[in-house]
Amino acid sequence: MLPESITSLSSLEELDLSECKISQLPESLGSLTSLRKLDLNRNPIEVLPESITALSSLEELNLSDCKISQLPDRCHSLQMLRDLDLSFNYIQSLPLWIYKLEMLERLDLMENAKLKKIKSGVLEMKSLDSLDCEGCENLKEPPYSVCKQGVEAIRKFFVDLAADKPVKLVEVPVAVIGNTLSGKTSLFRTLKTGKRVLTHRDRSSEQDETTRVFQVEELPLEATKVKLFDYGGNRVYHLAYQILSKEGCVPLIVVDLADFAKNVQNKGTEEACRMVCFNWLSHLYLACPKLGPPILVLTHTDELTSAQRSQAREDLLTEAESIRGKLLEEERQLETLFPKVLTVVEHLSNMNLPLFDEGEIFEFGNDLKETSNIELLKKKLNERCEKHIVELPQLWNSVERFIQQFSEQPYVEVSTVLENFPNADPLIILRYMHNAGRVFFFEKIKSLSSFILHRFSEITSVINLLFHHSSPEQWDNHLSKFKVFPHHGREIGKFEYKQLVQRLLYDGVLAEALLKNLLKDSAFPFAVSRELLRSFLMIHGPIEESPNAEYLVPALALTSPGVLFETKNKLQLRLDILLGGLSIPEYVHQQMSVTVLNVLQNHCHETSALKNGVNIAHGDSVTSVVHHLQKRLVEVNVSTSTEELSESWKCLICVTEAIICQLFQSWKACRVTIRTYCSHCFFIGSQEPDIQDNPPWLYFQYKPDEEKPEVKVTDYSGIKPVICKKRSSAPVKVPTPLRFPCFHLTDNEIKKLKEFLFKLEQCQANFEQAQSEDEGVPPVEILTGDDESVVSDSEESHCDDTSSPLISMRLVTVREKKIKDLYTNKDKVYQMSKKRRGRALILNIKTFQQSTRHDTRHGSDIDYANLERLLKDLKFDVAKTQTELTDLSFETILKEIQEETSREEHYRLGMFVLIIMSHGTEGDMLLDHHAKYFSLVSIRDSLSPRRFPAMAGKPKLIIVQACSGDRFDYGDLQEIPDSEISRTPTTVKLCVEQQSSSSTPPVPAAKGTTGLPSFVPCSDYDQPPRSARPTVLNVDDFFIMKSSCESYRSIRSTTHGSWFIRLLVATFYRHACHRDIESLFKIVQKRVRKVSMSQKNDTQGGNVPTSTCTFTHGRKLYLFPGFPSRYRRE
Ligand SMILES: Nc1nc2c(ncn2[C@@H]2O[C@H](COP(=O)(O)OP(=O)(O)OP(=O)(O)O)[C@@H](O)[C@H]2O)c(=O)[nH]1
Ligand SMILES: [Mg+2]
Repeated sequence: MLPESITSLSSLEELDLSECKISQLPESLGSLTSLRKLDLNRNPIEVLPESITALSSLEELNLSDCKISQLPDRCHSLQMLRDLDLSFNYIQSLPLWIYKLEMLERLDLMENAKLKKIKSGVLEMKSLDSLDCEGCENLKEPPYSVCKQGVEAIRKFFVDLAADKPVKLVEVPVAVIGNTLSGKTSLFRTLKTGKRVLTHRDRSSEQDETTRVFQVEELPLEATKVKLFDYGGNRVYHLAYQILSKEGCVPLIVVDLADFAKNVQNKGTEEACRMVCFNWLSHLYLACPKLGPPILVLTHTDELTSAQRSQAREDLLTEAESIRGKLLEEERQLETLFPKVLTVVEHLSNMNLPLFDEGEIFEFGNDLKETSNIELLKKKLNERCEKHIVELPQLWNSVERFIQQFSEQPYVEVSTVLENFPNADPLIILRYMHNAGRVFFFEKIKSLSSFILHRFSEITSVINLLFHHSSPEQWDNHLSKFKVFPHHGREIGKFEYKQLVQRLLYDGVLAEALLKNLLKDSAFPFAVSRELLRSFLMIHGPIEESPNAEYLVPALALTSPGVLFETKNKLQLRLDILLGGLSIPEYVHQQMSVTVLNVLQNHCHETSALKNGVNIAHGDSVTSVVHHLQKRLVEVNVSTSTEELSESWKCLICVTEAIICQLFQSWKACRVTIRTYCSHCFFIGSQEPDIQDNPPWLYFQYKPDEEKPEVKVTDYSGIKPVICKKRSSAPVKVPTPLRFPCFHLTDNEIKKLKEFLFKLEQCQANFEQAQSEDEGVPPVEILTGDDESVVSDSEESHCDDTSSPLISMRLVTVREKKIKDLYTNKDKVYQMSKKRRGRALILNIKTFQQSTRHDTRHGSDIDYANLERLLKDLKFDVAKTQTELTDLSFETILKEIQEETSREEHYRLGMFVLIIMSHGTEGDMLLDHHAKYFSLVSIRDSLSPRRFPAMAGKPKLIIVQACSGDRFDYGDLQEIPDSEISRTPTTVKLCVEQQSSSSTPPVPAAKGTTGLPSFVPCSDYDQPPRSARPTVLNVDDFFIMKSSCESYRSIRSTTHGSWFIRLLVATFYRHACHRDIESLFKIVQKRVRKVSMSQKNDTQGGNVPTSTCTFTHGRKLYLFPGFPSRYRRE
């Protein structure tokens, strides 16, 4: 309470009482007659004394963020008032005296969600030039979509309204959402026709009636007509929901009750409820926290007995309430931490009201006689929509009708409307229509600003053209129809087109040629379609300029498992953005990626987008953003040099701001918190990094009228350094600039940081050295002469049974200058092509016909998948699909190789990779699908310069995963006869690449039967070369890796694939950035040996891979992962 005594200060001119916890003001306040400025911002004042209106000299009154629900009815004398801030309160109506404040210039009503009406008295307020109603979403008179535009639009509305009889219409649509196949479109048809109508669904057929993106139709109801948005439930379309998620819609969730009951059995009640129902509530309330309760429609009830039906219904409703309870508990905890940041989801937080009102739950089966239910639902919709009927000026309705006349056109030009309504100020009307979701009018996007997009189906078709090919069959279908396509004066052929498609599906890079072709059926000009996609954050770019413009489509790129920290010579800054509360829909990841790319595009020289993140290299630093949906967090990491630390802090803050801002813009109710980590822990790769105490710079707040959330940055001087004790003998003092944003570093600080880095490197090196001494790691020959340890302790973990079968590592790209310099050094290394390194063929013989002796090679699909991903990451084009190259006969293998080696493009590529996986035996013999042996030599020969001229003098890597005999290597132990080997299953089931019972060497046999090579000699093959002095020999430039040693077996897990391939993939991911292929092989060899010897089940014996190298002129083969950058503008 403010003391009465203050009111005796009759000459006081300014009084700042903001944030003083004042809940009551004295009645004598009015005696401060000289007061010109009164600030009561952020005080819990619920009722204002009438005397406040007697402050006759008052010019500025700030009552923002109090708890005012009612203003005094009467006003004595506030005639000097120029600025009145009533934002962030609970005001329900404005008293009449406000409209009589003649001097008032600024009235801020922002975030008064209970305000319903602004009166035409605004027309009398001659001085008023700013009226902010942002967030007053319950405004009906004038509709919020008008008020949002500000005072001019409100005035115009009242003027036009008075001119003629108003038109009544429903301002809000009904949003029908739910899983695909839940019965949304069927329900819509049912409501429209008045009888139960079901769609025809057959997902493999062209006639499948799935809803693509969304569909908008009008539904006549008793009192009015309402727009019904039928959203496609398929995940690929979720990205498009943002376009129409408007506060105030009538939400209708459709749940397939039979599907829910089935999921309860398989996944448990909570997960089932989330899948069919609660996640959809998240979609709604995250974007529109003030939205009312949803109507619930349960379908497919005919597939359940009446007992099952009521059980399922009860389970669903009880579980939904239980999830809501958990959510609110989480919320309560958060609120104590961030009381100001949270936007309350009104319907969820009111526990007195059930999530779904019993009277608003409807059940539908496929019974044609269900008319009574249909009528009841329509009645309910009518009741809901009636509340949203608004009055619109006749003139505004005429503008809308005029636009709708152009039903044949995809858009109407703004100039056409301006010409037809010269005196109507159509821009205000068009903005209103855009805000109300009636048309799209992107005034601020240059290339779209002259169009009114009034046909939603055309917009959905643009999105659909980009995304509906997302299943492999649809792409295949699309490709089969492709002929030739002219682009920038040249013709794109089928092969090139296919490559562009593959690139898009692999890393989300979309060539303009492909985009143009995909969008050729759109009703809009290309530039309009592209801008639409960009404005909905679906694509980013161009990343490369014309004529070879390229865009990024994160939704179609790979998923990254997580940030890979490159610690060498780098300092680490890292924070996590935690996403609590309602679960954020998956597509937000893609939006975030595009946002980050947009923010950093001027800084970066190298970019790669992933489905769940981005990597951006700038200067000597790399910023990575990875979103983990399951963990509900976004990792932001900057790996930086000492010199760039200040810049990197800026980058980290900038990216964090952008993400938070975007989250709050699209998802007003999201619960965002941040945690930071100790950079020392990151450097040493600690699994459980120390979390820094919550530093003050992390405070942020977002207000809808501000472009960016406020991120408080504190000067770090005077803050004590952190002592980190993790993984080092002596505690490490983490310099302060690494804990707090620093925008200028003194020389002394730079010196300290360098010392810190040096200490870290030493600590890391000592640690690794100690490790490798323990393991007896053989020294690895390193061309560049660096002496770091090769393999870290955890790298063999890929062969343990807890690891996931698919290796999800991120490729470490070349960062070291000495390796980069090698790239152009023709004498030392084989020259690599830039865009793509080369092509690769993976032949997988998995099953063996006509043979009972040879096991199916279970686990080889995992090998294939791991190899394929690695090769693609290393910039190889993997020829053909897995199905095309699995289980081939030897003849087909040769045919495939011949077809591959005759491709012209190899002349432009740097190297070739051939991988063969099968059973095998001594003498480099391998088994084909018909259980016939063929020799590795025949394969090698098929790649000789004579047969494969495009690769003459260039490196060819052959990787063989097969046994080289029947023996088990038990070292100094006695060999156990096969019959005595008990195959005790370990968790990861192991087997060998040859049927254990077969010790019979292969016998030469006639073609077509099982036996020795069906070697196909080539007539010109062994002829002497035409030139007397060959420059290239047939066996030159090969590197052949085999998974086993002659006469020994090779070990494969039936669930995780072979150890050799697993460790090869893991090693390449990690070390190809600084090792040549021979050194890489040595690491693999050492690791396979070590893993095979350390297995609990020693019945398989040891396993040592072998290699043959015929590289010429002393050159090394480096793969230069990620270098030079694909997107570097050279
Ligand atoms: N037995 C039964 N089948 C239904 C019912 N409602 C819908 N179906 C069938 O379920 C399938 C899916 O119906 P749709 O209305 O197309 O589903 P949707 O929710 O619009 O699906 P998307 O457009 O893909 O999001 C169709 O085969 C319908 O015939 C129902 O109450 N009972
Ligand atoms: Mg549908």
